[in-house]
Amino acid sequence: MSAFDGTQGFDTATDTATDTETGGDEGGGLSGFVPEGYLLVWEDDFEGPEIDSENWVVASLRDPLSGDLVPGAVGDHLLNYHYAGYITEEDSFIEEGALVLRNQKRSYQGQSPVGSFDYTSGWVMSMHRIFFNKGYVEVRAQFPSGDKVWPALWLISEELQWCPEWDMWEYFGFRDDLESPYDNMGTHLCYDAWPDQKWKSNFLSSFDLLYDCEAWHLYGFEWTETEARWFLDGALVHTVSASSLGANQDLWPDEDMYIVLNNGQRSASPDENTLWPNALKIDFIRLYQKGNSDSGAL
Ligand SMILES: [Ca+2]
Repeated sequence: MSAFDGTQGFDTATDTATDTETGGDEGGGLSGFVPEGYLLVWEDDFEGPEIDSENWVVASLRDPLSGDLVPGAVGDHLLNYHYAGYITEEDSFIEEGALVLRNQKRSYQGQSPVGSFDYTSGWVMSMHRIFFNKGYVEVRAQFPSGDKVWPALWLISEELQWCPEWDMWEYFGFRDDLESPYDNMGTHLCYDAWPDQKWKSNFLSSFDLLYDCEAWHLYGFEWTETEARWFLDGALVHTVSASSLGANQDLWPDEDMYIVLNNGQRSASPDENTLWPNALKIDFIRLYQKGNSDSGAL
């Protein structure tokens, strides 16, 4: 699978912004929401029985074909020690038409990195498989809740440089820098390159109380040349403009980026009120791009 540049004549191009296909069998948000002018270019509905390896590297931060590792990773199964959970295949699977990325509390001996872990987690990423430069991503998902959890839907660069990073939806069950009830959903941009990375952060506070993490929601993220917009069940909840970067406006992401979907546990967070196991469940993920008939690359 290669980059989507709008010139490849996808046979799904008749799907339009009026697409109302339902993707699941429970909860709200059954109807797709897509901003005007976008065409479906790729989707994974996770109908199984296995996770599609054409789309995803499963339970590893290393692409087995190229050998490339996510920048900054401390091993094939741990991004860094802010995460408490060792990533395993048995925590990354399909069940009842949804991708399940599970968190477990259990003793586990890791090999990469070597060490003893108290938790394990699920992870998939589309490195070198599905990548794109701008578009609209819609994910129908259930998030876990509880202090310890740290699940996210995010984008990082195909050029294996960090940053940029789009945190399309990043949930923290507990942040000790917040007022009770401590949890929030983050919708962030990280730009410029490590170690000079800079953040345009935004937090939807008390997210579980207001929206119920475990309910099905449509998590939408639009990335254009001038703005990024976050849509929750079709309602605009956050916007970041390229102009808001000021003198750094030229650092607005303009490159191919791939998708990471992961559950996780935050090392620094308590786990007393966290249910085990818990899961980030994804009914579908869909990528749309502008139906640009003449200029090709988006
Ligand atoms: Ca599905």
